[in-house]
Amino acid sequence: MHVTELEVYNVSDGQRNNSPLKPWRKTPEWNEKFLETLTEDIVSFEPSGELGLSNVRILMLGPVGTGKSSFYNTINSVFKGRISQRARCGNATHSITTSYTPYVVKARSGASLNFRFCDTRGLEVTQGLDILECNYLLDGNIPDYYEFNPATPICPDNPGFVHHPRVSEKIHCVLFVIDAKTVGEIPAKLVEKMNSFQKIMNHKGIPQAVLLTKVDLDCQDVASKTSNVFMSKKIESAVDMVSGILGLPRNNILPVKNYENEMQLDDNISILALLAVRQLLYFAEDFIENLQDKLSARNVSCEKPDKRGNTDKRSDKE
Ligand SMILES: Nc1nc2c(ncn2[C@@H]2O[C@H](COP(=O)(O)OP(=O)(O)OP(=O)(O)O)[C@@H](O)[C@H]2O)c(=O)[nH]1
Ligand SMILES: [Mg+2]
Repeated sequence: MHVTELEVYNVSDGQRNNSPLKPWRKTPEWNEKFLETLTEDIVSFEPSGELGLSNVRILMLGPVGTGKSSFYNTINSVFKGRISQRARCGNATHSITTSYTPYVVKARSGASLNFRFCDTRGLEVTQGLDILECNYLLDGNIPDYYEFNPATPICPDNPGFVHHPRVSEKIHCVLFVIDAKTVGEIPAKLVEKMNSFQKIMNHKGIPQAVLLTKVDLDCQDVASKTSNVFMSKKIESAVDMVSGILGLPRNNILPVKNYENEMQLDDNISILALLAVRQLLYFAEDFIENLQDKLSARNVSCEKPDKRGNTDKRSDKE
């Protein structure tokens, strides 16, 4: 027998290739109805309770160029029904965003939604936001539209410094914005900086989440179809990695693909972005409930008569 070509095949036991992939995070089926539900949940969001808050503030923090401003543009686009680019974005060595801007999103009806996405200057190792300035931001001491000075942090003598912020001017949820493709490449000093910020957030009980952006650049399957995001092993491992770096539970890590190249809306991109927003509103809501309980407990103890029968009713309006 003359053999001109020989092929050897190996049969191995294992998973069938055509078995359906299991998502690593479950969501309802992605369709128009789901998009509508998410939209309605977000439009109807109202910060509950006696604090009388009209809206919650979500602070976006993260390294330069990770997609903070683009995320606001993405959400605004979804509610506007067209691609919108109110926040300036792009690539540069230093942050393109230079001021503290609380952005409003409006519903189709024209009414402002009850949350503000607060955009900030990108974090850098050697300059920009430091721990003191971060503390001022969280406490609402930094005025809206304040132009950050990368060399010198704001101080209480600064004109416009808010000495007595109202609860509505404080931060109710922090969103670290991290690029999925470069999670493992964040300089150690920058991780240290974020971890030090987290210490004061934890101390104040402020919830933190991570927006994992640019998932399209990290995974080809997601680039071709955004709804593959929760099937993608690459995105799952980026979620695991960032959860380890910032010490946050995995369900606080919210992957998104921002609108950047698109000229029209895409339901799948919008669904992923709204899923993140709804979760952030839930976190902010939880924080407000905790705050309310804390304040009413303090009120109760303040109203307890002392040994002489006097009561001390301090006002908790901050
Ligand atoms: N492919 C892709 N590009 C993105 C995504 N999000 C943002 N970009 C691009 O990344 C670049 C930086 O985005 P920005 O929104 O300006 O980032 P930023 O965090 O606000 O940056 P600074 O304000 O400079 O700190 C822009 O060119 C965006 O178009 C995304 O999800 N996918
Ligand atoms: Mg920006």
